[in-house]
Amino acid sequence: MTGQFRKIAVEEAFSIPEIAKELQKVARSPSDSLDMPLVQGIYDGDPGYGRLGFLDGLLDLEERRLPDMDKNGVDMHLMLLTAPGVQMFDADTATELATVANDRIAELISRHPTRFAALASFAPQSPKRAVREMERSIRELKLNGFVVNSHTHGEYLDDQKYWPILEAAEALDRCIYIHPRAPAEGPQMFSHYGMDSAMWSYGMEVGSHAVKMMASGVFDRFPKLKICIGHMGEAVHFWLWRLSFMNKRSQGTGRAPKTQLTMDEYFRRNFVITTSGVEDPLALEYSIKKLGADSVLWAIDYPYQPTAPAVAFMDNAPISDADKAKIYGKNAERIFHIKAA
Ligand code: 1WB
Ligand code: MN
Repeated sequence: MTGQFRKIAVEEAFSIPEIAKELQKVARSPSDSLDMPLVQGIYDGDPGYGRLGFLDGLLDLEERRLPDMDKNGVDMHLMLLTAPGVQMFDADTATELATVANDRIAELISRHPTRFAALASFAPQSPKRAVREMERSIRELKLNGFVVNSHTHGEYLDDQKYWPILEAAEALDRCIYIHPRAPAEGPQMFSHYGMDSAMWSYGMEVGSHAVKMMASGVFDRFPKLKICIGHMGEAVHFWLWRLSFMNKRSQGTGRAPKTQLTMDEYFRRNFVITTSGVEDPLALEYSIKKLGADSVLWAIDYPYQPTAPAVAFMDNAPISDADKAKIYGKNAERIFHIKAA
């Protein structure tokens, strides 16, 4: 540990050359997916994203990353396969590449066990094989949880075909991090002024994913399932009062299934949030007051966001040292089963 608080950043992105190559093929195929500007930009050299040089930062696991962590006093990156992960591929390609990514990241952890932990990828396209990979990645590779880059071919985790995945995560006692990609629907609305990007559509996508899961009643079936969402909870907890009110109305008119708990209660019981990419002290204060300091985790969103301001944001946050210790690292140890330092 390098400072007063152990700093575990929990939404730190990587890729591997095999997946970058496959995404370059996606970039060169005709598609009306709203992910195309990003995929073309990062994986096929479009100046929009390519200029920012994200690919180098994503593929680099140690050479630039470790010095960046050291310089800023960051103890650990919880690594996750960057969006869209394997979720734009066919089922066989996706299943194979998730396995390769998990093996690769487990190997990195074995070389730097105090500096890295990781969320396992799997291919929702093939739920049965996904469950096997989930079990392997926790039991054999000792990874720390799971990442799903939101929708898969326009389908969301409330869909019954994905229930085996939710069941496995609950049984393995590992959190699923729902990370953004561009929305499957509503592309017209989002196709202007870069609104398809992390600026706006990503939060809408994951926020809607979370609301869809809560309204579907899926947490009655999997009451111990934990979901993590980034970018200061994608603002979902700002809406809890209205979500609960309106969902009750929808239940009354038969537009939504009856559920055991309110939306507010599901969010508090089944979700944790991270600060990734939102360095706003007021939003942090609201999150702690609304959800409690046990439900907020710190993240940088490397390499998409710079490390130094993310550290300065937390260092300067007007909160107690006890809360800071939780948000900087202790909650990550608990939620992602990371050994205490
Ligand atoms: C950006 C941010 C791009 C994220 C991403 O591509 C992801 C961006 C997958 O800042 O342009 C992210 O994870 O927040
Ligand atoms: Mn991210």
